[in-house]
Amino acid sequence: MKIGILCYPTFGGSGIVATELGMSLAQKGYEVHFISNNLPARLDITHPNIFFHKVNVQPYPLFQYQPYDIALSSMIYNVVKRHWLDLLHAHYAVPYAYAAFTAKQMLKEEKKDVPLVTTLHGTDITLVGQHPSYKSAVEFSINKSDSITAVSESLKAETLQIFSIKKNITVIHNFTDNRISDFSISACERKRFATAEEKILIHVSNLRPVKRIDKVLEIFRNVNKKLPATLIIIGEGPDTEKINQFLEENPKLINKIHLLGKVTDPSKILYVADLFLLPSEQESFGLAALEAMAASTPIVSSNVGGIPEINLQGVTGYLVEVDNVEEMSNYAIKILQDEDLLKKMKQKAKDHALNFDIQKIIPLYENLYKETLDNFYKPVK
Ligand code: GMT
Repeated sequence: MKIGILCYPTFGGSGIVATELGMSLAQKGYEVHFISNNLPARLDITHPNIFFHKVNVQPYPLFQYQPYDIALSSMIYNVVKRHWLDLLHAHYAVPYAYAAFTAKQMLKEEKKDVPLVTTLHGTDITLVGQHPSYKSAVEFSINKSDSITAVSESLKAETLQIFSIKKNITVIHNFTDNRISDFSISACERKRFATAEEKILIHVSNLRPVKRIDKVLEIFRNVNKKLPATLIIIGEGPDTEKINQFLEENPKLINKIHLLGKVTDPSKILYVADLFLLPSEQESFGLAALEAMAASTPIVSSNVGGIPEINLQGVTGYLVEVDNVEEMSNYAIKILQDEDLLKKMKQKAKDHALNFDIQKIIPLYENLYKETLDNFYKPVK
């Protein structure tokens, strides 16, 4: 089967899910064509079954805004035609499912068509999708998809509540490759980030406001008052400046906070951490937390969106109301001060991550592709 994957190329969860899915399918013998504005961050382009088609947006003085959607739909149309793709899989309703629909209309003019699977990842529903500028287009793109998936039960419920959706939504959770985390055990030494007495806290995100990096820093400051600790921050984004501001105001913590920026494979670093902090205001799933759990790191998080589907209260970590920094700090201190509890939670986090193993989740996508193709070519009675 030849599959076209349309995704953001960034370090964000949707790009990672799309990339890991495509690479896994390629290993199973599928021909996978990625279409995006840049090479996806984790994509192994050396694999013989993987192809990349870069969307080029040609600037023109008349365009106040560069028309990515137009260039994208042209590229999807060309790739389907040139490579005889069997199916398109859009990660995000806008712009990917939206542009795929336009490409399909262009193909229909030539008596060709391909089925479209759309995966909803979160902010296309919870943030962008609700804005009056985008809502109608998001709803339209979802309804015009042949199959729809959401990355958590919570996101499915929210989608059905916000939009008028006429089709079934299949929940297929995010996944992780647990083998990779095992290989990383000795890859990165704790002493690079902490002394023998210090505990290591970690946060991984694109540092958008919704991730609440200010709360991560406050929790860390509270923890540091009770026990020696360091904090690793992986990722870059609009709120990076808040970290610098915090460091200005808290000079004693400068040497205790490690800012690593973008890291292609964070599993090596996650493995040395003792606790992952995810105080997000919204989170449809929380792939970064799952990757931490696969590396035996328990979680203190908010209780929003799909997070309760992976972080189990009192088992793999603790969940608290958004912005309740005091309670999050207390739970972090509780876990880090009690070696037995920490050890137990590390094991439980790792065990629970196995429920979201790549080997379990990829077949769900394969089945959905098969079902979608069967329905697409079913003769109309
Ligand atoms: O977390 C982000 O801000 C990145 C975002 C994305 O667009 O890639 O991640 C979303 O999709 C991930 C993969 O399905 C989910 O694990 C994240 O929870 C989701 N982010 C939000 O809902 C904020």
